[in-house]
Amino acid sequence: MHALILVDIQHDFLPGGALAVPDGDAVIPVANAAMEAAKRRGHLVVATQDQHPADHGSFASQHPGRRVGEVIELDGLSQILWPDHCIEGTRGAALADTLRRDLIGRVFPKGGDRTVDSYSGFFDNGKRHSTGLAEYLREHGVTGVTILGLATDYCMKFTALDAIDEGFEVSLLLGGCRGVELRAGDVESAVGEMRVAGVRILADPERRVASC
Ligand code: VGL
Ligand code: ZN
Repeated sequence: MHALILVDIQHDFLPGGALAVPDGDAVIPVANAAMEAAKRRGHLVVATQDQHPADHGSFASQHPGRRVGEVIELDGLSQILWPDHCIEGTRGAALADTLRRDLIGRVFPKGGDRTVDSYSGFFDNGKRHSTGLAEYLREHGVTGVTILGLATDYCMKFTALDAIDEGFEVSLLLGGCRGVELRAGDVESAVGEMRVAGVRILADPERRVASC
């Protein structure tokens, strides 16, 4: 069995959102087409959803004197500070309106523990708790996954690397992902890291890696 995993296609990561990923809305038509193809082939479709309490420890607003982009230590782990985003119950946390949400079989929320961030769709950054995604995939006999979504250099990357660690065959649909690119080159090195880890990169010929 094969599964398509849509990573964090939520309003706050789209242009105009609290943590907007440049050109992030370009992934939506790719995601919709990939879901339709997956359904035709009888594949599973699942999504991850970044969902934080309003006082989440990854928010710069929770650390007086600190600014977005600074790195702190949060409960023993190195943590980049982000703007407030994907607060549970807000529109920013909702999956994009134009996404064919009717085709998604199950949504896995992550980031609910204020003491630890959760980039991967499988585990929090400290690998303390599972979201249940790996167990769900195994229960359904999934051996291979295709991943797309936001953001290439954070949640996409950690989801893909954990999927490899969990023993799945992993493909990344490059045309269906975009990155934050806090520093120039972050997306390209994330793609390189995934490739080295064994992720098959399905390059859309119309898009260069650097623009993904
Ligand atoms: C993400 C930063 C903070 C992501 C989520 O979805 O890539 N990045 N929270
Ligand atoms: Zn987040």
